Amino acid sequence: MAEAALKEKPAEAAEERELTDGFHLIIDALKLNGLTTIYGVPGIPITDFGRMAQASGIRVLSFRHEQNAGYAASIAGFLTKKPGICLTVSAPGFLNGLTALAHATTNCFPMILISGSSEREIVDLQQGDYEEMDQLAIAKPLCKAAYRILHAADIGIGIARAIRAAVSGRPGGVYLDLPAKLFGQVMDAEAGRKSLVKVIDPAPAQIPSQESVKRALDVLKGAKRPLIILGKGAAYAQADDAIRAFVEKSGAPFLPMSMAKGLLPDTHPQCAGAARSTVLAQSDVVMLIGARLNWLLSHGKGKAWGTERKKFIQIDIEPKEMDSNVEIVAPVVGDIGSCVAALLKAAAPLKAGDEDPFPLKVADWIKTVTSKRDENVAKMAPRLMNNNVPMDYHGALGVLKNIVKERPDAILVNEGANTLDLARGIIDVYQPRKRIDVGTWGIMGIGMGYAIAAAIETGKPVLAVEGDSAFGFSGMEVETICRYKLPVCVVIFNNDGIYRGTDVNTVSDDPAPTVFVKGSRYDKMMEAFGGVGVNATSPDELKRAVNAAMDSGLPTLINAVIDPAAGSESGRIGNLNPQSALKKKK
Ligand code: ADP
Ligand code: TZD
Ligand code: MG
Repeated sequence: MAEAALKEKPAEAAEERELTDGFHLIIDALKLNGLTTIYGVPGIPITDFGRMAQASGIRVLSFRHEQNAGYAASIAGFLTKKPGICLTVSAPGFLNGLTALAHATTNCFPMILISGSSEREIVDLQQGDYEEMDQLAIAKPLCKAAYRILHAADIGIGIARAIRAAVSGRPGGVYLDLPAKLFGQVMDAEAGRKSLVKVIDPAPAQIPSQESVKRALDVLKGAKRPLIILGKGAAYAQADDAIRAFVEKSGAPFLPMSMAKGLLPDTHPQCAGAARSTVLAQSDVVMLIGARLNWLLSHGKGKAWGTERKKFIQIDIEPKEMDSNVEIVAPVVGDIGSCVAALLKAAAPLKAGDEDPFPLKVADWIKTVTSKRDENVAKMAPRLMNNNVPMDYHGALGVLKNIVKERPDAILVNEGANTLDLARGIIDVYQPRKRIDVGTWGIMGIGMGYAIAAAIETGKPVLAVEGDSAFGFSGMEVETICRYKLPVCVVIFNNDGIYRGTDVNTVSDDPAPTVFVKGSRYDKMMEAFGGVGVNATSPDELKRAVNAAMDSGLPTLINAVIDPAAGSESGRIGNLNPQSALKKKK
């Protein structure tokens, strides 16, 4: 009808029709769905799109490398429960972003990688277009879902699909392919407006069955030595009050996985963080809330888990996660907010006189855990107060532990090997989603992308504690931090290399593979872009510099000089290195 009416009008009138195009429809579709921040790198075919998005009020953060923009988008997804958006050019830019997309999927973070792509006709005939690559096919196995939009009229529905795929069920990474031609495609503005979709209830609640909730409670009630393990899925769920209420009512010790630290403070009387080996080995019933039994939990079996067979209860949105490594005797499938609420409700006595299972009657067990924890904390305390120069990890981390205690709303970013493993154990976290780190893959390179997104998405100060190697993967983004004037303080634990700075090559002049230039001054990198650089050689200097940075909110990089001999191979996971049988024979 509309088309017929249009044809009958004189030519001039048709030209006066209000028109829109792909550029504007994509921007409108993102804004309609509350996606107002884009992390990316400009270039053909998305340069103008970035400009227009910025002009329309979308925050466009331009990075120096797509991988860092992608990590930023992935952690924005974790922090906000909305898909983080990463925007790249075709082929090489797309591939640079793809690592981050796979990382988001692996970590269950919602993210959408939007890449411009070359002309389909040329790509499909492999005729050698500018940055030619069949991006959709390459992305598919590495993400949760992948879509391509060919027509302007499909932009609304395409973006809606991408959003829903990223955040519903188990969150993950979604690839959205936008061929160059799409951006300039013109259509009637009114029809365009009508084609947009505001996604209603993008991550619908998934209510667990009553039966599964009752089964889980029955198993928990039967425990003599219960343990609750909180994972980053629990942090992501933003059901903080319900989780805290459940853990406290149960009276059971809890163990936070690294990005779940702070859901309840690490200083909470039920926290078993400093008695990890004891609770893993000695517990009889383990309730997992948003944590997988992957390598980080020794797959739920083997020496770390003791000799007695455990009963596992698992709360997760992904049904396929159940029985992935060991038998789950009480699977509770649903979103964590709904599951924990259902558990609390089912546990509450219905009428006066009914039995209340909580708190569980496990006083002896609590005493065992508490005394182990206090013993470990006491053993560590003097090491954290040492004033050695050059600093060791403990002296430097003791300082940072106290600073975070005084500034519990700062966000801690952490990567490295020794720098990661020791900081995770030493620095207490007090609030949910305040610690973000290398995640499921133990990946290096998330540092500056995470720091930038954390500052942008939360408006809170950021403290990034970085191994010197880890920092190198994203170091150029200190310019980005300076450009956007972000309140980020980067502390580099500079031990001259990977794990240690002491390896020596005995056969040639080449340095050993794990060592870097000795005595590097990373602080000068920050000064190059107008930020504050400090070289800190003692715990006192470190303390002063970090406090000054956190007070001023100025982009700061502190080169913390660490004894090159202080670290150990691969930090805490040296056991995962394969060993040569021949090495020892020499
Ligand atoms: P960690 O590394 O902290 O142990 P994992 O990444 O292994 O945590 O596990 C996170 C789990 O949380 C995943 O299995 C994922 O399916 C689950 N998850 C994520 N979000 C939710 C949610 N809203 N409700 C329930 N489960 C969730
Ligand atoms: N590449 C990527 C992407 N991820 C990795 N995890 C590694 C390589 C291997 N790797 C680690 O697992 S830790 C690490 C590397 C290169 C760096 C450790 O050195 P660091 O920390 O300076 O960051 P410490 O304090 O010296 O141990
Ligand atoms: Mg190092």
